[in-house]
Amino acid sequence: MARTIIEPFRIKTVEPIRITTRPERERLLREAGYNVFLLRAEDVLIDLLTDSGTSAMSQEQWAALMRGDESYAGSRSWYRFEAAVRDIFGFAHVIPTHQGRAAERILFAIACRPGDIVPNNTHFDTTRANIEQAGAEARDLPCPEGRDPAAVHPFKGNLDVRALEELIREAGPERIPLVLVTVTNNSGGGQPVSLANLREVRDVTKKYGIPLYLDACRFAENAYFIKLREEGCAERSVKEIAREMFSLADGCTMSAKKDAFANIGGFLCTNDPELAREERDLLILTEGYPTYGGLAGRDLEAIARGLEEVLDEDYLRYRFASTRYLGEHISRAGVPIVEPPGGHAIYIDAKAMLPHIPPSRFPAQALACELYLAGGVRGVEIGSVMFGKKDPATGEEIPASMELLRLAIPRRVYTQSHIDYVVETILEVHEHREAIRGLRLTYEAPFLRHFTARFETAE
Ligand code: PLI
Repeated sequence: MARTIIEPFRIKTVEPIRITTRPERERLLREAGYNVFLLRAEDVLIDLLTDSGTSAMSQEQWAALMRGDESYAGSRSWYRFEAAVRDIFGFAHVIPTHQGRAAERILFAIACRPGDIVPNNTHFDTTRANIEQAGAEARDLPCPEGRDPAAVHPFKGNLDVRALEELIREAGPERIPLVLVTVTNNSGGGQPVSLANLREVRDVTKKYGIPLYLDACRFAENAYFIKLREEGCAERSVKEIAREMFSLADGCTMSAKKDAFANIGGFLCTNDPELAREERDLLILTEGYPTYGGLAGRDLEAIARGLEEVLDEDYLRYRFASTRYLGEHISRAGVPIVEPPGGHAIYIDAKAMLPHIPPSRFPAQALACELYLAGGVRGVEIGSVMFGKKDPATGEEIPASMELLRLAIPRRVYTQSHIDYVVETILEVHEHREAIRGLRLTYEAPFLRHFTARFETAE
């Protein structure tokens, strides 16, 4: 008999969470300008805003903190970190940063010129913003299945290789400083990229002499999807698959806040010694000396240990089971989600659930507010608040291609009864979906507006 897939750990330390009343939440949300980023975390009961930096560390990670060597240069912890990264990622040069976007900023500041184009399956918000900050264009080229939330395909995160080659031919390879592939494709529904797709992208980039980079935040989850879904991979270890993924690339950016179980940290890798030299020079200017890069020695230790733990297949089996559990329970009851469930999150398709709210009234943001009001559950909008653009000629909003509410599951944090509560809250909101109203923007920052935007309810 198949047994329940259980959490492969038990709980040693507990952190209380606070139950609020609906009238309290109505007041708190109003004060936060209907932007859940602006709530105090202690006013949130189940926090699915992000899986970034929110993992529970293991006893071995906490023990490793005590081994942190805080020497400014050449610390023992740096060498341990570098060895752990090299063992999996295999690149010649490892550059530590305080988080993923710092790696992005350094890479794009050096690699991109105004007028350049950086293709990706789908850029994450900070990736897009850092490319645009360097004067270049961030171009999303997801495979056609990746654009349709309801389409079921094993590798919906794949990059559209034909579109990539067309773009290179049209724009000219000299305008494309690098190609990125995000594993798993976070903004596209947490969907994986196959080895076959990575090989094809590598062949095209090689043909035109363009470096290929992976945005590697959720590399272990992507490798586990490959093990489960790609032909010929079932008997391979996740580590071996991850190594093959990286062997196809020339470098990567990484946020250790995801698949390294760390609360902070990141790194940038490359095989190019000249580029690495320039990156280290810039690192010293803004992040720190190249053997700590803005991190404490103890952070380097926690990441080194986390990279080992994240490849544990019992953990990954549990991780996928718990995400799938949420997805299946709500989709069976009729809630439209990005199918199939991703590795780190479930994405509710707000455009399909709330067809009466147009993109200009931000249906996924409105849904985020309703989930908070109904049960103190916090998710994040990945739609026109995050990725909408203004038409430069008319000033009118150009909506994002999808209106999603992401429910990201922090690693090793919540139990099945927490998720049952989230399911109940979503189903209650779904039942009353026709009464949900849209939102109107009252304040927005010039870039990455979703973090600080304020709204009012629209009629
Ligand atoms: O939050 P950072 O700066 O450590 O990492 C930036 C980043 C880069 N790429 C991808 C695919 C991400 O998902 C990402 C950060 N993600 C966050 C914060 C999230 O909530 O998904």
